[in-house]
Amino acid sequence: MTDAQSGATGAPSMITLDAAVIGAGVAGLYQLHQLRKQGLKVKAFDTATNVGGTWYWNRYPGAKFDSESYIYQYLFDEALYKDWSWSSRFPGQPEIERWMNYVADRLDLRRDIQFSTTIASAKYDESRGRWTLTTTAGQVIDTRYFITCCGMLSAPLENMFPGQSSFKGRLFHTGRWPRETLDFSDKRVGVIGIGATGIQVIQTIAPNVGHLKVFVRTPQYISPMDNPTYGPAEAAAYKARFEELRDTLPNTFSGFEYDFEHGPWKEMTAARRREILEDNWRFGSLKLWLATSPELFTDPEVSEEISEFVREKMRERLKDPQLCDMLIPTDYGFGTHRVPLESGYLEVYHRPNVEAVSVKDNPIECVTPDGIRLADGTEHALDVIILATGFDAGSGALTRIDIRGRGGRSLREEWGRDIRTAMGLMVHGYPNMFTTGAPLAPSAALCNMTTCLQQQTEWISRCIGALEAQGQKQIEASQEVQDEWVSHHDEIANATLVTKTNSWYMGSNVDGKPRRLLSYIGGVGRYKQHCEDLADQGYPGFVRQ
Ligand code: NA7
Repeated sequence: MTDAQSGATGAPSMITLDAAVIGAGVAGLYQLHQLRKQGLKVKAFDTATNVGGTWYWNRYPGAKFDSESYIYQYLFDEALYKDWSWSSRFPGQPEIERWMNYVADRLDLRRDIQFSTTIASAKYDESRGRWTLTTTAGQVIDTRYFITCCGMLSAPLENMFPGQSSFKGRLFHTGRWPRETLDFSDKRVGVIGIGATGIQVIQTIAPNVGHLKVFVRTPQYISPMDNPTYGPAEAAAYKARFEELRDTLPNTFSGFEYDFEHGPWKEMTAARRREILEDNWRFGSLKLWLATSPELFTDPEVSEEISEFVREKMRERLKDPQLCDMLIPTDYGFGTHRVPLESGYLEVYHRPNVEAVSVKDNPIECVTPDGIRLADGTEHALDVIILATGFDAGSGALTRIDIRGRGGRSLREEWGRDIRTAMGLMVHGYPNMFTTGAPLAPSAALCNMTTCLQQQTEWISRCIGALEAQGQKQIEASQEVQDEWVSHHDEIANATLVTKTNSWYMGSNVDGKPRRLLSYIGGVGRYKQHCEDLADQGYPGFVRQ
């Protein structure tokens, strides 16, 4: 088959590839780079007009890393790492987007990326052992390998309330923020959502907004961010750690530089435990959550002690008892879903132009032409509504594509019943489809994304390399290998308190989504070892032909 040209758009109406990579974010860029180096004819496709993925779309005010900049990095190329210098420990989206562009240019990736392209469907043809992808513009892509690098948090929940389209002001989902500069200084702005995103938006826009109403449903724990700027000395210091970071990150619990170092928790004195908590609080990162004690995730007493420590810190800063009631969690444990980092967020509620509106017992009923109406009929007049309402995580990016595997089976239908994968890398019934940032792998929920995505894309490249080397055309995760992984995943997940809390981690933020912890919680290092063992042993449990 040859590539046909469509005269109208300039893009070929049919492309024949060895591998199609969906997404040009952190995973997609590296996957493209690797497969191209392996000699495959590969192309990446992205809905966006440029590279960046998450960092292309999430350009809302205050968007920034919650991972330290020097670990949110590609670690496969020392020069690529060392030739980029970050301006601070937790830089903002514009700088991160610039870095992603630097990577794309440096690796000369753009010539194999087709932007402004959305994959509508992907169908597997068993007789040919190939996938046929169709874009929303009608372009057809014929490929042996279909690799999704769509991001874990890329399917925004944007149609949230009846009446949204009637709103006379402007309404934005944070994950679809416009490129234009917006001035809210004389505007009445409403923010719905106080997850990691909502907190970043709220603390950033509060000083520059006419009046801000924050619609608060479930209270949220926080952890303070310490964000020093970096000059040449700091950059040189972290760059000198390149080898150490490269060797350490993939083997820790969460893909960060820190790991659990204390314990058992209950065998330490109360004074020592308090000292550790104070140290980790002061450290100003996700360390308090991801490296204080593994028992935080499993032991209700440890969870309560650490949760109470955080509540105490929050009470000290919030002061007002009404705000404390609205904003400090009491009925779930610290770290049983994502802990947002913040800088002065709680103090925002003391500003005269900021108001917290509880929608816990009086939910948002609809959006009206003039603002937001609550269930009891209260109207909140607004000029701007910001939906910081999150994402259909893990599965959403893939179920929004009509993916059909062997025998026409539909991934959307199957995952509508039960979300199952083999290590989040393959799905039984979908040969030659590889997934990254997908359910049941360690990912955004419990992993520094670059660590996990590098490991996952490297596994995929190695697997494809092995097939090609042996002249094989197809690989599929068997039912058994998938079932074993799901059981292992569930066994570990169900022993934790994470599965007892409602959040996107469990899929409970999307009506009807099957409940299962979306990220693997057995540890990044352990996961990596398991994946490597499978590859070393020739992929037992995977059917190859
Ligand atoms: P999250 O963490 O899913 O947060 C969504 C927020 O939106 C959360 O506070 C929700 O409250 C709130 N929400 C959703 N629907 C409603 C309604 N109907 N009424 C009121 N409030 C609502 O998304 P984020 O974008 O903040 O973060 C996602 C990840 O991106 C984050 O974890 C990082 O990994 C990066 P709820 O808790 O459901 O009561």
